[in-house]
Amino acid sequence: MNDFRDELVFEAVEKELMRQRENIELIASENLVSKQIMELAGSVFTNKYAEGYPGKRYYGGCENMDTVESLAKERLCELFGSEYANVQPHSGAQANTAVYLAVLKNGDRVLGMSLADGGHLTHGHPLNFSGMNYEFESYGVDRDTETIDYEAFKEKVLAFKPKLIVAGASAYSREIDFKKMREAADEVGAMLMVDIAHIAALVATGYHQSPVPYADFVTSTTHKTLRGPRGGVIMCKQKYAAAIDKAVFPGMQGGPLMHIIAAKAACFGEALKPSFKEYVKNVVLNAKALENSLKAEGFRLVSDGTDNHLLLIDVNASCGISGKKAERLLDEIHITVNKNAIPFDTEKPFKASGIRVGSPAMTTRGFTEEDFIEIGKIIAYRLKSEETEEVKAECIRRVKALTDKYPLYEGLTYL
Ligand code: DSN
Repeated sequence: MNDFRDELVFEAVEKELMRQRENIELIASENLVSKQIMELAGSVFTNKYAEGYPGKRYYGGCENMDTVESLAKERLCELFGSEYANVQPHSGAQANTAVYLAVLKNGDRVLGMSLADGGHLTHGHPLNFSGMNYEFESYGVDRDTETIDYEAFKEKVLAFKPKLIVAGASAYSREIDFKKMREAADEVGAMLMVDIAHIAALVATGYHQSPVPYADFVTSTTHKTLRGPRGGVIMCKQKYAAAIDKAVFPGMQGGPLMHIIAAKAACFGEALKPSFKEYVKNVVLNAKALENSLKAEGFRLVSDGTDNHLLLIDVNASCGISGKKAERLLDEIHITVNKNAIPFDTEKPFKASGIRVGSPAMTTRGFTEEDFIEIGKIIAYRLKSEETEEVKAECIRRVKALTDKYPLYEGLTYL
C-alpha cells in the first residue's frame, strides 16, 4: 500500500488548523465538530460502496453500513419527531433537489423565498437548477420591518397557486411561522417543504418553532448549528418515504458517503444529549449579546436584531463601507465573516451592503456572552476607525486575548 505522505496537502491542512485556532469564526453556517465526528468522517467507511438502503444494497459486505445508516435514520427521527428520514443526501442542495425530483415535474409552480431577502440559491434562483427547471415565484420581506409579512405571503400563494411552497432561509434572523405558511398552503392545496439548514439545532431543542408537524418535507444540512459532518438530510411524512428514497437513489445520487453517514449518526447522538440543549441555549444568548453590543456601538441591524443564531449588519448604513470591505477589514484582524446582501440592497451581491455574523462556532469553542460583547466592540472599533496599523494591531491583540482563553483541538497536528 502507498505509504507516501503528501506533505504539500498536509501543510495546507496544518495551516488551516492554525487559522481556525487563531480566528474568531463568525460565519453563521459554520461550526467546529467534535473529535469523534472528525475521526468518523476520516474512517475506513470511506472505502465502501453501499448503493441502496439498509437491507437492500447492490453490493456485498454492507452489514456495518446498514448498522450506522439505520442508527442515523432512527436518531434523526427521534431528534425531530419525524415519521421518516433519508440521511444519504451529500449536501443541503442535494436534499432540496431530491424533494423537487420526488414531487415536481419540470415547469411546475413553486413559491420560495428570494435569495436577496435571505432565501437560498436552491429556492428558485434563476441561475440555479431550481429556477431553471421549475416555474418559481418568490416572496420576501416587508420593506419597513425587514421581516416576512404573512398577509402578503398568503396573497402571493392565493394568486400564484403553487404546487409546492419552499420555506426556510440562509440569512434571516427572525423566527419563521411555519404554521401560518401551512395554513396558506392549505388554501390552495400546496405541499410545504421547509429547509431548516440554518436553524436545525434550534428546532431540535425547542428554541425555534418546529416545522415537522406542518411540513410535508423538512430538509437540512448537518454541519451548521447541528454541528455534524458536511452533508444533507430529508425528513418527511411516511406517505412520501418511498418517493424520497427513489429520488435520492437512484434518482439523483449513486453511492452514499458512508463515512459521512457514520459521522451523521454520531452527530445526531450528540444532539440528543441534554448538553446539546445547553449549547443551543448559549448560541441564542450569545447572538443576543452580540446584537446588544453592536446596537450600543450604533450599528443598524437588519430587522433590528435576532431571534436565532445570526445577525445581518448593515455596514453601509452604519459605517459607510461595503460588505466586501468590512469582510476584508475583519479578516485582517482574524475575525471571519461573510459579506451579505441586505433586503432591498442597492449594491451588487459581490460587494453587498451587509455582513452576516453568527454565534454557533464560537459558542462551541466556549465563548460566553461577555466574550460576544467584546467581539461587538472589536468589530465596531475596526470598522469605525481609520485604517491604520495601530488600530489593526490593537484589534489583533484583543482577538488573541479571546482565542487564547479557549484552546481548539488541543494536541492535534497534521505534520
Ligand atoms: N452556504 C450556506 C450558507 O452560508 O448559509 C448556504 O448554503
